[in-house]
Amino acid sequence: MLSKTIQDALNDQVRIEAESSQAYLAMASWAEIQPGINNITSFFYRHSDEERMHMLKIIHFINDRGGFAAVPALKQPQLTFPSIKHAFKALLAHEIFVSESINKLVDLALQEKDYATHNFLQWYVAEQIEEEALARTLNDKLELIGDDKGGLYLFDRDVLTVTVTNGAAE
Ligand code: OFO
Repeated sequence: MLSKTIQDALNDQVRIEAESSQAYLAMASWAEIQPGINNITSFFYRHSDEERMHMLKIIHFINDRGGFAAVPALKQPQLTFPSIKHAFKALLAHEIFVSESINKLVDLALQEKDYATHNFLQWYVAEQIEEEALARTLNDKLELIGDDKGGLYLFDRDVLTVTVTNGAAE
């Protein structure tokens, strides 16, 4: 059985995962109307779907453990970006924020001696390591490319192959 403290904290993480999904959905929609970056667009759509899976996983966990997952209201994400580089920078910053939030949850689970939740959260800890690393790699590549259009063409060609297949939908 979940304590009220843990339930509230997990529900807050449901909101954060949902807002992550919305943030990347907004990036995808913005990217979709930019010319010639179809794979970058797919990357953002896919990332948005993954975040939704992360949210659902927590919802099921809360409910399976005798709590109640309350579907939250969401704030509107950033809709447009000055450049593709800016969008990927925002993605990295967001992933770092999510990692911090997961770390706080892990801390809380230990304080509350909720070892089942602690164990459940390890999947998210590993996931955040992968996602942060991926976001850093992509930002580094964009840094190298600078303003070179040919480089961006190649980045778009390769972006889906560097995506970590992490079994998020399992
Ligand atoms: Fe939910 O995995 Fe990143 O944010």
